[in-house]
Amino acid sequence: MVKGMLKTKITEKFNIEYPIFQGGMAWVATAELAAAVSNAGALGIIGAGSMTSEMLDKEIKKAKSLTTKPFGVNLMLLLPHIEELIEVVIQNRVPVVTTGAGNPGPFVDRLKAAGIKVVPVVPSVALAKRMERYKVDAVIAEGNEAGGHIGPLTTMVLIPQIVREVNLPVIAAGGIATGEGLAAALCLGAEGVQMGTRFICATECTAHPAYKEAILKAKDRSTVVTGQSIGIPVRVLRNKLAQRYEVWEKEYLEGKRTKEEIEELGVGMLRKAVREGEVENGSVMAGAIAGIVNEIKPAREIIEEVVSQAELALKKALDKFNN
Ligand code: TUI
Repeated sequence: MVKGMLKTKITEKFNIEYPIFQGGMAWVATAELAAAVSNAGALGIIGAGSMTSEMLDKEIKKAKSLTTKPFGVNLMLLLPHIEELIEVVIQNRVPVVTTGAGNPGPFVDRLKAAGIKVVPVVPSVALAKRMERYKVDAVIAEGNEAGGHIGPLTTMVLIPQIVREVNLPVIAAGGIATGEGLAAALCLGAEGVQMGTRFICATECTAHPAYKEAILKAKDRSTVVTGQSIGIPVRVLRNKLAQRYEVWEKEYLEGKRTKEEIEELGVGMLRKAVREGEVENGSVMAGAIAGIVNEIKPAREIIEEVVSQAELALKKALDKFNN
């Protein structure tokens, strides 16, 4: 289909057909999903946030058996065994590593020396500038419309400021699930986008059907941010667990509960939701754009739809000037 269109610094640098990354969502982004996305011409990413180093090693080998295209691994930097995970991606010569929830500075040289492209998620201009000094390959500027652990700024204000102040290709993330969103991100100066929530509803995504169903049912106001009061903001679908956060956080602010109690509310809850389908009492992380995701279809169809929608959206926007 739309081959030849939408070439950017991102398609060029990462040897992909379309400027789309799939978010490396912990527990959700397995080798099956990553390989399906890569086979369809975007960049599939394995989420290592839920994995031991042995599990990650297996998952990378599985992805290699399912695709010959480039793919990535997302490393959640808060994990205690992050050093071991770094070793695994280096030994397996994974083409791309994205990082989240911290500063990957200490690991960049080692990853780059192994020929791995490094793309950190940055929630601010300051961190993006620091990453520029480490000579990373691009940054993912993620606004607080994203699902899961988020920074304070929206995608709309974060992207143009990072684009202006940093001389690196910018991938926009947070609140993007359609071609219109991709077109808007390109207009803000991004060279590509990362989508998470939309790919949870890919046929090849192995998340529990109840998790997918919860996203399909979501409306515009279905997501809320938990953990704000303790400095760990996490965007999730509103459910019983989110309600409990709301009550307990109020009590925490009144001095009636400890920070540790709030922290413990979330422990193991993402796994419960994604793998067991516990969508009322588990943590159903999803982006604020969940309301627009209303069908399950193969990754290839998602990607082709987003790309052709983006092309049309850009043409329509130009038409507004020409008549
Ligand atoms: O990492 C994410 N999203 C995530 S991680 C995750 S697992 C988790 N679950 C519960 C609590 C915490 C984590 C679920 N969703 N997105 C990328 C992201 N990175 N968002 C925010 C950041 C970030 C924050 C601070 C990146 C760098 C950073 O740097 C601080 C510093 O060291 O300067």
